[in-house]
Amino acid sequence: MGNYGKGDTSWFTHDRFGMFIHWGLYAMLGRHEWVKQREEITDKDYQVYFDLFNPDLFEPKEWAKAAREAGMKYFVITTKHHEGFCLWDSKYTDYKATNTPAGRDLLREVVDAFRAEGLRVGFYYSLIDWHHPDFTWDRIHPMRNKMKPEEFNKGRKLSRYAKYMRDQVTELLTNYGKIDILWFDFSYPGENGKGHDEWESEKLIKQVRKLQPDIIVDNRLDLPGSGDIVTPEQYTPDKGMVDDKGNPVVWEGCQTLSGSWGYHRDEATWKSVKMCIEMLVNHVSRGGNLLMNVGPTSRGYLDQRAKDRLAGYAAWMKVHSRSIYGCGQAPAEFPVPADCRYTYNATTKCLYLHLFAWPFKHIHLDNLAGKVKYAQLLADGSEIKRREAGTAIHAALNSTSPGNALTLELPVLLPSACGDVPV
Ligand code: H79
Repeated sequence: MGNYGKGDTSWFTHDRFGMFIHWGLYAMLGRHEWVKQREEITDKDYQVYFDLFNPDLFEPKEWAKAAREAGMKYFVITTKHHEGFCLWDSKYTDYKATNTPAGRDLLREVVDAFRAEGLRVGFYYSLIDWHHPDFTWDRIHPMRNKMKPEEFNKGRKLSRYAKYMRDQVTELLTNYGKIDILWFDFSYPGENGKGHDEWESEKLIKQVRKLQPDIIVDNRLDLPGSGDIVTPEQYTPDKGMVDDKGNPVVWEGCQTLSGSWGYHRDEATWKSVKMCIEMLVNHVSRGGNLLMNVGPTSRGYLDQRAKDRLAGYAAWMKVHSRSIYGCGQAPAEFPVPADCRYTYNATTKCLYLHLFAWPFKHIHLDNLAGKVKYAQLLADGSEIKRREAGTAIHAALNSTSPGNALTLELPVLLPSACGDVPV
């Protein structure tokens, strides 16, 4: 395993919650960001979206405000997705926002808006590029069934594309100030695939670390040792993630609100606010981060369905955020009851119990007898009465969940806590 340096993940494992943004020409088709590949659309037929891309209602300040209010502390935006379209004014391509009716560097406005709201900045950069003239045929290419490799690859030279990536990444890591995360996507090595040899991953990661030594890089370059974070996609691990030797790793699950990453008009699989909140708790309770995605419309605003979910996060986080920030897995000595999750702040020594199903009247918490100094419902700060029963405590709850809190919790303070209330 090569030594390619390491980014700074200390803020990352504290902050826990970020916003993924998928925005590109595919928002105009409104039926998944892989539409060019899925429907095998030629460059010629895809051109109309470039010619007409006009986000006249582009409101990055609103995106940033919604993210901050939802409790998100960082964001990661697709500077370029697999379709190859660049949101910034890259000097290495004409296939960029500047040359569409938008007529300007949209990335810069997004970065400025999110920084103004106090969020850290992450760039997603697609390794795959279905538009670049040197990107060769492979098994997932839009033209995989329409053209023979020999025919498609005529005049193409992948090493020139690898250089293009290094040049573009250099632009991104030079012209936009401090960048906190770089999210490459993705490798599919093997027959008719692409991996570290094709991307020239080693050169790429060295360039990245040279330009921004603290930057967090994901693990998708097909180069062991090059990544800072493990990135399960639309999959929630059911326990903390570990490496080959069983040591915990820093991980971040990325998830969608509706199934698609890019704006999808007709998708009917939107998660409820309750599911979204439980997803966040699930990630943190297993020691991970959640990068929750939004896909703005082609006109540049977040549609109501996305806004509703973000507002749901905002309402919940307003009173529950201290059970998320600075928290991770609880010590194994505390078995968690059914339909519940624990998160734990090792600094304040506060244990947070998240109730996914309201258990009525009492809940029994094993192995906490003699260890709980105080307990309260975090939603409203009201005391939870409790009594000891053997090694367990029995905590008294109301027969229904109070207020409109969707996931309720009670912080349980261990004797060694620094204060009577969690901070
Ligand atoms: O940007 C979002 C997605 O568009 C992108 N990553 C997130 C963050 C992504 N989508 N799918 N994948 C990454 C994994 C690829 C899965 C598959 Fe396939 C592509 C399944 C079928 C086609 C690769 C090629 C695996 C089998 C064939």
